[in-house]
Amino acid sequence: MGRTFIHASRIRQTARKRKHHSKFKTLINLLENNAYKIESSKPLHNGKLYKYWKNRRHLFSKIDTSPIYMTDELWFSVTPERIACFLTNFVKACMPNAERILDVFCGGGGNTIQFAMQFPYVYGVDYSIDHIYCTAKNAQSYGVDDRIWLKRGSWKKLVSKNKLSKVKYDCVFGSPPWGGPEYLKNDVYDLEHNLMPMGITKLLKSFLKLSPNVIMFLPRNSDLSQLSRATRKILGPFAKCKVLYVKENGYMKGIFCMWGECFFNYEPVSEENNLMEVCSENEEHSREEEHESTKANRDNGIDIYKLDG
Ligand code: MGP
Repeated sequence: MGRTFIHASRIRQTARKRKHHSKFKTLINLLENNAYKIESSKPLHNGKLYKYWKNRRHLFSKIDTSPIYMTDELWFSVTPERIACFLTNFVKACMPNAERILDVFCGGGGNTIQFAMQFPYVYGVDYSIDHIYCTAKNAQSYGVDDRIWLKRGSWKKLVSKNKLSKVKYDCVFGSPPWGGPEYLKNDVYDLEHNLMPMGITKLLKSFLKLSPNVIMFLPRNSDLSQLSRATRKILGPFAKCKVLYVKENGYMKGIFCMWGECFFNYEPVSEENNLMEVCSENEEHSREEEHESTKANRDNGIDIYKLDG
């Protein structure tokens, strides 16, 4: 992998070798101080993060038994383990021969680690060296660091400078920053203006440069018409995006948006994998109405499903 990616099992050695570079100096400090290690039994001081701390065992099931590392930002942005595990199983079922997965905003490694449970080469990118460090440490705790390669960098720059195009990825996944817990302040989340580091159209375009199979984890209140417009603008008037609404313990957590033939050819409707065709939670909302709204979205190139975990 040359100098492009750091192997997760060798971050200490790599940091020492390249210690003259400022980002590696920071990495050495983080490693030496065992920074961001969570004491699972100690509630966080930051009251805003308390609800995420209460939910900590859903984020990383090993949090009581193995060292887990998280920054403040990771508390609210890491994908809960069962959701990440579901996604990995889904991708594996759709692409049984896939080998290389890129996780564009790898954060604390919630998705990267689950991908590495099933795929031999998983690449994680993040703008923050602290997050890269957390992903590597958490991957070590899950015993999958030997399958993970990491890179720190701004997504905009990495894409514009073609820094990632040497590897042929079977699938590109990303759970981009949504702007923090305030993402719900408006009824509808504006995917062109609120998503970081760029709006949905540019982000999708940048992912598709690297693979025809793309998945994003986006807010549950995302504006589906923007999703539809972005899909058609980039992929043509008949292109489709598949949307899975994801629930955990009865609470809606977000949506998985998928582009690529392989995700459409796979139609899991059995209870076994917890994926069901969309149906309303509100019984007063008639099935017919719902059928109409689903149909309208299908006509816009959006296929909707509900995952109730
Ligand atoms: P949430 O909606 O903030 O919490 O995050 P919750 O527990 O559903 O709160 P409630 O107030 O709705 O009851 C739910 C999940 O969304 C998190 O676990 C993350 O997986 C994801 N998530 C939330 N935020 C704010 C972000 C974000 O900024 N970026 C990314 N990538 N994911 C996020």
